[in-house]
Amino acid sequence: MKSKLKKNSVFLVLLLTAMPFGFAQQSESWKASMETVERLSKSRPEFNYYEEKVPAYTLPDPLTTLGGKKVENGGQWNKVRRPEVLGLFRENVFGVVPDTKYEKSFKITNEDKNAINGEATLKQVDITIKSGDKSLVIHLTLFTPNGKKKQSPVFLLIDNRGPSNTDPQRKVKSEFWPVEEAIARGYGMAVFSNADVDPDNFDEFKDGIHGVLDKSPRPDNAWGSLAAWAWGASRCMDYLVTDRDVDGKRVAVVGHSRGGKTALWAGAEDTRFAMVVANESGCGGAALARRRFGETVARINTAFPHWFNANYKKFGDKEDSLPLDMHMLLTLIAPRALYVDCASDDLWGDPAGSYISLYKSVPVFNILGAKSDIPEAMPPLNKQVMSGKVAFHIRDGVHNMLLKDWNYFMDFADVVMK
Ligand code: GTR
Repeated sequence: MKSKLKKNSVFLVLLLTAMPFGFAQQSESWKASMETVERLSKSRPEFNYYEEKVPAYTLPDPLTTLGGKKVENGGQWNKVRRPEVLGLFRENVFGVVPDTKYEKSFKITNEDKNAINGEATLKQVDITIKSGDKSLVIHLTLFTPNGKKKQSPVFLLIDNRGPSNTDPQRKVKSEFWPVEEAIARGYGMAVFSNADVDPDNFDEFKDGIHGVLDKSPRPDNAWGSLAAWAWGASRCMDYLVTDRDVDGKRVAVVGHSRGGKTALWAGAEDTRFAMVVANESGCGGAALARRRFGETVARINTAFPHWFNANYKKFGDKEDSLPLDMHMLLTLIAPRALYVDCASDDLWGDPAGSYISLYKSVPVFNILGAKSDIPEAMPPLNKQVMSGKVAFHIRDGVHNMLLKDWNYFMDFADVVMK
C-alpha cells in the first residue's frame, strides 16, 4: 500500500513537471488581466478596478440574528433568521410589494404543437392583472419539448433585452435565449419581457404595475422596478404551475445583469423557484457592496433611481452601514440551487466580489443540509465549479449571456433538477 502511494506520487510529480506552461496556468484562479484593469480604469476613472485598492471591510454574519444569537440549525434559520434577512432586503434594498388586491387571469392566445420542426410545443399566454379599472398584460412565451412522458423542467428568462432575443417564431435566433439547444437537452424555455411589468425608465413610478397597484403616497420602502420585475416572474410562475407540460417543481428563474439582480430577488421572494441563475448580476446582485469595486451603491442609485427602493439611496458611499451585504441575498436561495456567473471583461460587475459573496453564502446552504463545498479561491477562466446546490463560472469575454453560459447552467440543472 505504502509503496503504491509512493509510486503514485512520483508519477504525479513527473506529470506536473512535464505539463506545458499553458496548462499549469489554466489551473490557477482567475485574476483580471492588467490590460483590462487599466483600460476600464481609463474609461471610468472615478471607479475602482484595482484589487489592491479594495478597502478593508467586515461582512455581517448571515448566521447571527439581529439579536446577536448564533443560528445553529435549519429550523432556527427558517423560523428566525431567514425572515429577518428577507425583511432587511425588502426594507433597505428592493422594497415591499403593496398589498393592493388584484385579479389575475390566463389566456392561451396561440398554441403550436409542431414548433421547432415538431420538437416542441409553443404556447403564448396572456397573464392579465386587473385592479379596479386598471389592468396590465404580461406576455409569456413557453416552449416545452415534445414526446416526453414526464413534465419538463423549465428555464424562465426575465428578458431585459427586447423581443429580438426571444422570437416565438424562431426566425430570429439569439444565444441570449437558446431555445433549440435547451429543447434538445430536455428543458422547456419560457420568457417574458420585464418591460411588460414595468418599463425600464424613471417616471416617478407612474407606468407599469406601479400605476396599477401602488398606493399614494409611496413609502420609502415601496418596491422599485427590480422588485416589480421579480413579482412579474412570480406571476409567470403562477401560470407555469398550471401548465400540463411543465413540472412546476423544477422551474429555474434566469436573468442577465439587471435581470440577474431580479432573478435573485425573485428566488428570494418566491421559494417555488427550484433554481436561480444570476448571470453577471453585479452591483445590487451577487457582488458585495462593501468592496466598492466597479459599480457602487451610490452610482447605481443615481443612474437607475427607479430600480431599488428610496431607503437604498441612503447607503450611497456608506456601504459599511448597510445592515446586510449581497452574500445574504444569496443565502435566501438556500437550500435550492443557485448559479452565479461572471465574464472576465465585466469588471464593472466585480467577478471576484461575486465569487466571495457566493462563498460566504455557503454556510447557510450547509446548515440546511445542501452540502456545498466550493473552494475559497476562484476557479480558473472557463472552468465551472459546482458542489451541492451552488455553481459558478467565469467566462472569457464581455458582458453578455451566451450559449456557452447556458450550457454550463444546463450542466448544473442536469444534476440538481433532473
Ligand atoms: C449597467 C448597470 C449594471 C447592469 C447593466 C445591465 O449599466 O450599471 O448594474 O445592470 O447595466 O443591466 O446590462
